[in-house]
Amino acid sequence: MKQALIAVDIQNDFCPGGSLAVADGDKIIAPANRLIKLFEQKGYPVFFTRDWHPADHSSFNENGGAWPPHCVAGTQGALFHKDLIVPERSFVISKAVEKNSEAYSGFQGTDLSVRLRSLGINDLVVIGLATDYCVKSTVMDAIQEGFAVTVISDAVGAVNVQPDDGEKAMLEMQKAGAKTAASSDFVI
Ligand code: VGL
Ligand code: ZN
Repeated sequence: MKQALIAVDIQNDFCPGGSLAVADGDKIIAPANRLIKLFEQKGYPVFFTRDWHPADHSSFNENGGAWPPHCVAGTQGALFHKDLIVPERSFVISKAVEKNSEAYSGFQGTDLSVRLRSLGINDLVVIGLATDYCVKSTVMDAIQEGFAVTVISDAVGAVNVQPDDGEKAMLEMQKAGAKTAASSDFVI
């Protein structure tokens, strides 16, 4: 099995103080960084997805969408959290970059799958924000695409529009075939 780490949308707007904040979203940064360093040391690829919307994106409330404006390309809110380690040789995948394209999944409308396959990757470790939207969609697509997937339970965080959305999302991912692990138990 050849592994890659996928860090989903660890951006300011999904962290406390951001426009679509996940409660305690920044608490995942320490375990995320531990895994990022581990993969980096092993020479295993690390991918960072980011929500990278135009200012008039269709998902924003003012355009009839479900969300407050967030992750507008090039703004502070769209930047990765300042404490997140983004190694020089990692890959950054921008998604939902056009007004009328929504993409919760890092695979949707991107070359993520092609890049992973060209590196011979068949096993993904997934961390990031938000458990109930972009993490879940990314994991579901990954399984659909034939990748083995492990979700790191203490390195993901949920928006929780309903209080148990995060827990439900974890169960859905497990039902679909994802494994879960704690970052402290994770060894490669
Ligand atoms: C996300 C809502 C809207 C996410 C992105 O990254 O989970 N959630 N856009
Ligand atoms: Zn978005």
